[in-house]
Amino acid sequence: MKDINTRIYFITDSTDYDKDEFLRRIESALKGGVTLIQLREKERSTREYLELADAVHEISLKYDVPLIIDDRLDIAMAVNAEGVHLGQSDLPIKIAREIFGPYKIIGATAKTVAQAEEAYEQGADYLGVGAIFPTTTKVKTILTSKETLYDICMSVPIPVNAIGGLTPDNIDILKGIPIAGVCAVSAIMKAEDPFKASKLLSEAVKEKLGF
Ligand code: TZP
Ligand code: MG
Repeated sequence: MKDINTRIYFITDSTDYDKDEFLRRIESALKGGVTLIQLREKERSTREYLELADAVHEISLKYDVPLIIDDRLDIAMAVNAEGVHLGQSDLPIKIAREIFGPYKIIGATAKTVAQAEEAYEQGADYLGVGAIFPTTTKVKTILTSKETLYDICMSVPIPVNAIGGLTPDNIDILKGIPIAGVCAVSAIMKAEDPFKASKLLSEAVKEKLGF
């Protein structure tokens, strides 16, 4: 199993920001202590996604935080990112693993125990499970219960992260579930100060979830 720290997993969304402000926010979140970062772009052309990925990677490398590219293995490889995140309608994990090699990080989305087990068997290194709460982030998803999240954690030996509407104020709901970390888009991206927001989330995980 790879040594990946998914504790505070920041997933970006550039929608509301120009490039400079977006990158400034990312750097601020990295300074605040996020342990893993995902570039998630749904609307951009391949060229734009590539250029943004390059710019984000230059920053994440300075903080020694692995960069995961959402959906697109080609872009992850083109910028030599540390990993890729694949959903149920993206490239199958098994094929991505064959192309990306054994050392890179591959994350998968799972909403059921069956999907979790399949992703693990095909070579996924971590799982994202949710949405736990309704979210305002643009996403096609349904809610996942705490019970399902718990069952998924118990079904695979790789890190499992909770995602969806999570904030420092509501993560108590995850208490007692053996997750490895929390994923957040809005709680950090849309915060007035992403540095403070990352710190607050990290403190809340420590205080409320005990890790
Ligand atoms: N997958 C399930 S919920 C979600 C994704 C990508 C979005 C989470 O965003 P937020 O703003 O942290 O609710
Ligand atoms: Mg996807």
